[in-house]
Amino acid sequence: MEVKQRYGNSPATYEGYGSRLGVDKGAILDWGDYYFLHVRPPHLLSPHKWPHLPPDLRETTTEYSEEVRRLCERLMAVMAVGLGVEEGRLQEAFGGGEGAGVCVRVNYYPRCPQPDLTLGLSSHSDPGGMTVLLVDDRVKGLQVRHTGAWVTVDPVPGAFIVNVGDQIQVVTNALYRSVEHRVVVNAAEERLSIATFYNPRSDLPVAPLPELVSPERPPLYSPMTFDDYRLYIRRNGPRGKSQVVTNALYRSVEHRVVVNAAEERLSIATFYNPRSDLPVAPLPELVSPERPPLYSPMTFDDYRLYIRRNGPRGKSQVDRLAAAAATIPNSTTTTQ
Ligand SMILES: O=C(O)CCC(=O)C(=O)O
Repeated sequence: MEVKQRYGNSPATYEGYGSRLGVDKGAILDWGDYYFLHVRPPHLLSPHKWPHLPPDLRETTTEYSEEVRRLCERLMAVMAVGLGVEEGRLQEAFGGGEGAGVCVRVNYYPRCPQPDLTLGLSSHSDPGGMTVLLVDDRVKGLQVRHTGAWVTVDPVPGAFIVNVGDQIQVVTNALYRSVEHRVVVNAAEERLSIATFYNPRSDLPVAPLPELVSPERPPLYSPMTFDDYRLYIRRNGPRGKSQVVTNALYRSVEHRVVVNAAEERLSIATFYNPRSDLPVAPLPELVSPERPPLYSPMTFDDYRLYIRRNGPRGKSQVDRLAAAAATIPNSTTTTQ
C-alpha cells in the first residue's frame, strides 16, 4: 500500500495509482483499483508516475500502446469510409496522427464478498475517441447497455473489445454513438483488464464533420476541446435525486464541491432519510388529474442500490420516471 500511495494520482491528470473503493473519497463505491498513464503525446507524459518495477514495464507499455494506436488509426479510416467521407477525415478532425492522445489504464477488480451491492466500474461512456479493451478471457465482467438492458460481453480469447467514445459521436454527428458500459464484480474471481484510450488532440475544438451535417441533420454539438470536455465530465460528477414524496413540488438540489490549491477543507453532512424498507411515493394530497404521480413507489433501499449500480453518470430512477411525465420540465439531480 505504501508503494501504491507513492504513485497515488491527483485530480489534475489522474495519472498513477487510483482506487475507486471509496476509502478516501467516501463517495459512491466502485470495487476496483487502477493504474493510469499518459503515453502520447510525449509532452503529457509524467515520468515520475511510471513505476520502476517490473523493469520492462516502460518498454512493454510503450510498445503495446503504439501497436494499439496504429490499430485505432486503421479503425478510424475504416469508419470514415463506412460513413462515406474521405478515409483521413475522422483522423483530421482529431488533429491528425501526431496530436492524438493515447492513455493506458490497467484495471484490477478484486473478489467482492457482496457483488450485488456494488460495481467494479460504474456506468459511463468513455469521454474520448475510442477505447481498445484487452480483458481477462476467463472472467466476465464488462456489460454494455443495449436497448435499455445490460448485456454481459462474452470475452473472445485473443480478441480486443473496441468501445466507441463520446468524441467519435461528436465528429460523426451521432451517426456512431458512444457505448454506455459498466463492470460487475463477483465473489469467486478477481479480474484484470487493460483499457487503451485513443483521444483527439486535447486543445483542438472537436465538432461534427461538415460532410455529416445537412439541413435535415443539423449539427448536434457545438465545438469543444477535449480538455474542456474532460474537465466538464470531471467537475459534474455524481448524480442521483430525491424529489419523490412531494411529486416534484420540492425539487432536490444539484450541487458539487470545488477544491483549491491553497487550503484544505472539511465538512460534515448528516443525511436524513426515509425508513429504508418502506415504499416511498408521492403523497396522495399532492396528486391530482392535472398533476398525476410522477414516481412509482420504491423503497429507499432499492433506490440507493439502483443509484450505486448505475453509477455516477447513469440515469437516475427519478429522471427516468419523471421523463415519462413530460408536463414538468427542468428536473435536477443529486446524490448522497
Ligand atoms: O474492465 C473492463 O472490462 C472495462 C474497463 C473500462 O471500461 C474502462 O477502463 O473504462
